[in-house]
Amino acid sequence: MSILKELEARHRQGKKSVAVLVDPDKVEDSAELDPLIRLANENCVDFFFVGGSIVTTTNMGEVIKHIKENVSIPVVLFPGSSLQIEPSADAILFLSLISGRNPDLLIGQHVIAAPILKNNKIEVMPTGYVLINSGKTTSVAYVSNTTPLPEDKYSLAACTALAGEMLGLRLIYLDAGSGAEREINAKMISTVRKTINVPLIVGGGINTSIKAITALEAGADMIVIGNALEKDPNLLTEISDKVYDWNQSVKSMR
Ligand code: 1GP
Repeated sequence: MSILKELEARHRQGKKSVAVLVDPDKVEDSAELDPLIRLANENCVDFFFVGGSIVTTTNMGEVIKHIKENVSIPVVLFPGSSLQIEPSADAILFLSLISGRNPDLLIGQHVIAAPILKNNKIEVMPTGYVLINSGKTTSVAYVSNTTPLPEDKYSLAACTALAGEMLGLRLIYLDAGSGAEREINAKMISTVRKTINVPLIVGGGINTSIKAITALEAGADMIVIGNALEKDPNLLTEISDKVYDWNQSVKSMR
């Protein structure tokens, strides 16, 4: 089954997923990823996302190879630009930054990337990327030259996500940005959730299990965690225990 179809099936079943974001720039030696890979082998992680707003190193291929050699969960590119296409990944979030008005990130980079993706086996997952203000200027807001949506403009975010869905995007990703001061609030997540039918990914600033569970309970199908795990990979165990219980309870209700 394709990764997208798997996500859609999980969404229909009400099952939640956890993705770990690896920024290749922060990995000096792939072995640094081993604690996360060990947790992934213990079923604490459903997906690895790999990418960053800018990637200044050339080790993305190596990072992906190391993950794939040691654990069999999907590796998904979460690219900051068309320069971050690494064909050894299983899939790519083909992001259109629909909260912004920068044509290069709405369609420009995609034109450059499309023929490269066509020539590779990588699965393309059309994704509406919605940046939400989180207090300070994040790298992604600065690099993308876009203004994130205000965090209390719930209906604006919902209309943006809905427009993305109507344009045929298959996933919506609400992101407060890496290392966000404030994670995306529950009302924002639930308002968007009620408006769209496609799977909803939420990330940025999730650094406690309470924040993770709050996002999932508010309607996120998948949460993405990056920064917090660099300090404490074991946070994943706590979160995945709760996600496991949630998914079990959904199963038993069916
Ligand atoms: C950023 O959503 C991701 O795009 C993850 O954010 O690094 O803050 O967990 P954090």
